[in-house]
Amino acid sequence: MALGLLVLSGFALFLSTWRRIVGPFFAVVQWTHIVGGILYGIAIIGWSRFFYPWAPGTQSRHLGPGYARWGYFILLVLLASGLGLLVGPSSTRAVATVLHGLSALALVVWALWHLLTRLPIWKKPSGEWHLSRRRALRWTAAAVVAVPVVMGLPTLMKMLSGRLFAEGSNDGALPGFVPYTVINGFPDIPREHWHLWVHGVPQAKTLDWTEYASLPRRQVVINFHCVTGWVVPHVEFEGVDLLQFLTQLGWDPTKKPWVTFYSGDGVYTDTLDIGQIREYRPLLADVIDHRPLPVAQGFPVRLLVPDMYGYKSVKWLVGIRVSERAEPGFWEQRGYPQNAYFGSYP
Ligand SMILES: Nc1nc2c(c(=O)[nH]1)N[C@H]1C(S)=C(S)[C@@H](COP(=O)(O)O)O[C@H]1N2
Ligand SMILES: [Mo]
Repeated sequence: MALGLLVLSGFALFLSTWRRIVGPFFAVVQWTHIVGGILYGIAIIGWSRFFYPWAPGTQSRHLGPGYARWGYFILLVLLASGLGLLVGPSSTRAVATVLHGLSALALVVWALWHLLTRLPIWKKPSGEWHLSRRRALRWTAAAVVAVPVVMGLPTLMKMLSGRLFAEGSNDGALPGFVPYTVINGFPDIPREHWHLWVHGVPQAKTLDWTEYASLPRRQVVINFHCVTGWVVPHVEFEGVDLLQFLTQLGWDPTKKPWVTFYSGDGVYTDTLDIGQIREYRPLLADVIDHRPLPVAQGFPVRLLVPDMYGYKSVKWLVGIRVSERAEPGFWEQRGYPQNAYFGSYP
């Protein structure tokens, strides 16, 4: 039961469709998941005999201890990575995010396997395989009911939350994100008025939305980390590959290895060199989780640098300059490292 809740709330935090639906409840779900996970961990470790019948050393009627050890092990990894995600430095969090997701997946697989092979659904306690007609019918009926219920759950939650809460908290950003800005408010640039200038390349030019939209596109799935500590796992961005785009305009990185990005807010900038661009393959992104970027998150186009902290990903992108020397970005002038790959900042 408790474990089911944890897995469900974990899904709600991880899957973009679910995240959007829990929208106004995001913080509640997050804290339920965290507090619940810790309590559950304590329960397992402290009172495993009472709360967790298949912990090592406990002889359950249906479950052998060797097999049980796996479940116990996975749960410990889940707990440890969850704690790492919560309190660790950002380098730990980057690793913990991946571990937490993988071990959650392992737990689901383990639990399903456990249900199928170990519980007295198909097997009698004596160990022999057994499936009476009545049991088979009952389980088929349960499956037939369960599938639409599980699939309909998000819609149901949406109906309920739509009634109780108005949309649009979090300044219109997707749940989990903190939409920073260094000016007063968010620039609201309609696509018809948006232009992207590119300077410093042989074929320097200014694109409008139509030209931009006709460029070849690519998708990336990343965990979005801010140096201040929040993470949104498993975010899908779509847009134009920066390296390919600049190469097409005749960029010669051996002569001009630096690229600086300018925001339409008039203040925010950031910079990358050719080594970073080759390694991280940044995107000029206009779609997040299959929708246009919200205004608060950089509409119509932002930069997205995978595996680097959020401050590298300039929002409301309007200009790109290629140059011989570095032009330190907004946060870099204020002490943050230029090379902001996960783990570079404590
Ligand atoms: N123009 C602009 N871009 C920006 C920022 C900003 O304040 N202004 N903040 C950066 C920081 S610190 C982070 S963590 C991310 C936040 O992205 P989000 O608004 O999608 O949450 O945007 C980055 N890009
Ligand atoms: Mo950030």
